[in-house]
Amino acid sequence: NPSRRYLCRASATHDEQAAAKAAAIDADNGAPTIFDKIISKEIPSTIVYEDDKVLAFKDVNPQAPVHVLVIPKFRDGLTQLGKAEQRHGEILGQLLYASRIVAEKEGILEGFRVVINSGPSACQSVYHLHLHVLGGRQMQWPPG
Ligand code: TR5
Repeated sequence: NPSRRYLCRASATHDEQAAAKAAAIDADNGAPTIFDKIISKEIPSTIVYEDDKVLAFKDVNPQAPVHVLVIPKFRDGLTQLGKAEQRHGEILGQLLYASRIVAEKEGILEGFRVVINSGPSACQSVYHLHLHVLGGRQMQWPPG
């Protein structure tokens, strides 16, 4: 979706952002995503951590020296954090703890950031819940 690229670019104008938001609104349609093929290993990825519930792999377009995605192997309705229900509490905790394991493995325990983009306004582009683990450089605050 090309207009979504405008939405999530820091330089996008207000009009570009509004148009892109409208175009992105039905992106969470429950269809399989690219992450299914990464989980099945049909598409190769650089795996940093894996257990029976969680997979962590390097982001193909890194925004920091360390940029790892942590995902549930079974999406189970978690296309985005905004769709989480009480029953997802256990996997959500496992994902957060796995992000700490990733930070340790990658040598960034001293300082790292965990980001979840939920929905179009937050620039989510893949509708399979994922945590971004970012580090290896000085982060800025607030994020864009
Ligand atoms: O924008 P959100 O928060 O949804 O984050 C999606 C992330 O998935 C982005 O940071 C992308 O760079 C990342 N991504 C997208 C693909 C991909 C990937 N990371 C690793 N491998 C990938 N493959 C093979 N294909 C992608 N389309």
